[in-house]
Amino acid sequence: MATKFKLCSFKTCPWVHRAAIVLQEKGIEYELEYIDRNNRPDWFLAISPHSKVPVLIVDEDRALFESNAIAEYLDEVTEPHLHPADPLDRAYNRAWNDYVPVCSKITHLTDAADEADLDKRCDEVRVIFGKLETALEKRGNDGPYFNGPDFSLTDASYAPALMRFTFFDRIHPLGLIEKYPLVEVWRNALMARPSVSAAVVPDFEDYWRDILRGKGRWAAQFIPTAAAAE
Ligand SMILES: N[C@@H](CCC(=O)N[C@@H](CS)C(=O)NCC(=O)O)C(=O)O
Repeated sequence: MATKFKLCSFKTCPWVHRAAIVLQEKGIEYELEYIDRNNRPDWFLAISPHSKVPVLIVDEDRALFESNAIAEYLDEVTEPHLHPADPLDRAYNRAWNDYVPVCSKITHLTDAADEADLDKRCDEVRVIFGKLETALEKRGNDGPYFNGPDFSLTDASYAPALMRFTFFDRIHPLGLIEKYPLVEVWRNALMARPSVSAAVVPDFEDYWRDILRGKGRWAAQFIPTAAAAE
């Protein structure tokens, strides 16, 4: 019997997004269970050691947490394998996957308190993009993905943050990613990848904007009103 997968999720979570991209890339059927962030059910708290999403429930029995562990597990048990076949390449990709948590600095641009705070946060993003640009320069091919023409777990790992950066850049152009041409091309390829958009709710950009507006963040002022958008 086929393995059953259920992914416990918040709608905007970039770490859930990472796991869902892997499920989508592999064409695995899965159920999504949205957890109420403000009222997490007991059954969820019992299986999520840090009370966080994502949690992947396998065959209604075992629960896996941490997006990287979930991605690695899915890649081991299902094809096509997204990690490179060569052990050294695979370890190199894992090393870059270990850097992904720093991407919270990208997704949290939305938390900027004011323009000065945003500038400071953008400096941190420049450091990240600079490192990624150097990694892409060393790739030795034209991409467009992290390793080249083949989509990998490393692409699934960075796509969520690069998508959210793009959403922010669309409401308040930062002139930042343009300074890192290889990162920009990579970002564009990830944004165009069907698995990346299929792994979030429909009209996700609108949803992302609604959340930003709802939280009353400073950056919400840049969201165009319906009239301005026409
Ligand atoms: N390192 C974890 C991070 C997961 C994480 O931080 N998830 C957030 C949602 S995006 C969460 O559940 N936070 C719990 C909270 O807000 O209390 C992973 O990669 O899965």
